[in-house]
Amino acid sequence: MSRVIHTNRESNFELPVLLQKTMACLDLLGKEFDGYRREIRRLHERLATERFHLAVLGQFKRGKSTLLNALLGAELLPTSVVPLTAIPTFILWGRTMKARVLYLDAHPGEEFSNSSVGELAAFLSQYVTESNNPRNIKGVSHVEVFYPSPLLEQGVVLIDTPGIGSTYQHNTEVTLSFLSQCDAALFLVSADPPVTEVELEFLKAVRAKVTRLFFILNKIDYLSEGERKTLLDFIRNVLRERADVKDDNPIFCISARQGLEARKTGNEDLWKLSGLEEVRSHLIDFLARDKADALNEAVAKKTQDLIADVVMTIRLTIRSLQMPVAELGERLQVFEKKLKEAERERMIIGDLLVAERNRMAEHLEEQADSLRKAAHNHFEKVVHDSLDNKFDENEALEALKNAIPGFFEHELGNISHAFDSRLSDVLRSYQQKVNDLVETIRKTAADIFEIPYLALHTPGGLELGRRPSWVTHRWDANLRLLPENFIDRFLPVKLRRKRLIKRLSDQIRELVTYNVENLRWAMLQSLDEAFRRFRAGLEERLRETIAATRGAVQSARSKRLDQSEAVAPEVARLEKVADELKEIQEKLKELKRGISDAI
Ligand SMILES: Nc1nc2c(ncn2[C@@H]2O[C@H](COP(=O)(O)OP(=O)(O)OP(=O)(O)O)[C@@H](O)[C@H]2O)c(=O)[nH]1
Ligand SMILES: [Mg+2]
Repeated sequence: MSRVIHTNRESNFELPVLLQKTMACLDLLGKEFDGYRREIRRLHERLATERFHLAVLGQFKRGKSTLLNALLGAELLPTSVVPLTAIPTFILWGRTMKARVLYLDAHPGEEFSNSSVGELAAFLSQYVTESNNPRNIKGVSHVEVFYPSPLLEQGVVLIDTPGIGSTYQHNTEVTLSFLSQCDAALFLVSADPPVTEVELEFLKAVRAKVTRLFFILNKIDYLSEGERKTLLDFIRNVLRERADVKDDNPIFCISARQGLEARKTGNEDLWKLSGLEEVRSHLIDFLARDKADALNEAVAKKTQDLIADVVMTIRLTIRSLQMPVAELGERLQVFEKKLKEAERERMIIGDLLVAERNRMAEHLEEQADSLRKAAHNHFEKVVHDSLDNKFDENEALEALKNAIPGFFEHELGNISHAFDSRLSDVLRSYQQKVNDLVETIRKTAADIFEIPYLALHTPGGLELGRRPSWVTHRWDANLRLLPENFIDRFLPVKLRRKRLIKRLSDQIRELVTYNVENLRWAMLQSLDEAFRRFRAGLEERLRETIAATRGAVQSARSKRLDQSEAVAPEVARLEKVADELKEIQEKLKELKRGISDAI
């Protein structure tokens, strides 16, 4: 284990240096290498900013917020005996304590800094709790807390989430729609009661989205040694039989309350007894390192590809410098012809993409239409059920208001999930077409100018955003029911009921139309954005490939024509840069081997 840590730490340290060296080599080359310079800068930035999202998930009141407070060693997050956390709270590393509230709409965020833990906690509680922000009337999307804990230094972001399964259905929906942002999660259970049906259902949803999941049994301070063992056996059985969780998946036993107490009083023994030391050292360190390794490996691979590409372009330049001018001109003409073919191919891909986008938009219209119908039927049934129970207009209205967010959020989850995966499938197939086209251009250049062709392993990814923008949509549950007509009050109950249903039904229609239209619009925006980004990425990649290959030949040709520079020293200089790059390439390979061995 210690060797593993050593190797990783070294590679984490070396990779940025190798990127810098690659950049220094690129700086010695001409304008046609601009695209590669941009790409290296991007990779460097990704290394520096990538974050690891570790969420704490579980049923309401399992002690999620208390656990995070204990890990941070400060009572930052509000905790209570009643369902409380209502808004996802991201805790990130910061030199000083600070909080930022981000809203669902374009409303600018709010910041709070220069405070004590108590003041910061009071500020947070205004936004993240069900009691101070019921049903999220403040329209908060999430809250970020910056805190100087060593735990967060490696880029881990801890996330407190609303508990599922309470009477606040909207809290469950918020957490469900948030899952796709988690890289890993701590799943909390406790003894009171041990694993409910709702929890198991939730666990299934979590496992579909979060691959790295760690179980934690909290509140062990309530239990004797014997009880804890019985409970652990029970939980293990349930997890195995009902959720297909393998037995080698550890369950950490902790008392978050004792852990917090230990941190507040500086009691080391109590900290160890609370089980939190194990969670901290094994889990969080391990996860952060694991993520850093995956990222390092991806960046190292991309850099190797980029270097292979650059070396090929340098060879192209050298070859062009050495070739007789007339022959070079002829070959360039052949190449230009081939580039025209590639350009035609690019336009065909562009047209096909427009058609795909239109098909997706049509599909969206169909989805919106069926959602409209389903919503209408569902809410009419809610009204009927409520009035069957008791003929009370206010109660029917209340039942309707309560049903709106839950229904829409659930349906929305289904629609957006299906839509998202369909979109990814479509774009992925186009990604392949773009990759093929880029390779054709490179291969053609290699053939025409007779230089070795190097295939790329990881053709540039046009990455899709992880989260579609519509998942944080807000629902309008504002019912503006017209008052009962004066005459209605004198009508027989049956007729009054009928007229009330008619009025409610009109209201439902209006509300459903409004909400579905909002959703349709948000999804359409998202769809257009995804296609726009994809197309821009496609064009940029092709442009850069063409600019590099054509640029290399052209700049060599013009140097030959004006004969301002002697060819031999220029060739020698380029050879030297290529050799340096190949050396970096070797180091990257070793680094990658180190990372793979460690994993
Ligand atoms: N005895 C005991 N109580 C605990 C422990 N951890 C948390 N609690 C208590 O359990 C209650 C709920 O804790 P929270 O941290 O608010 O629970 P939560 O999971 O964040 O709840 P929601 O945000 O509503 O989902 C509080 O009264 C805590 O003091 C523990 O280890 N032992
Ligand atoms: Mg909480």
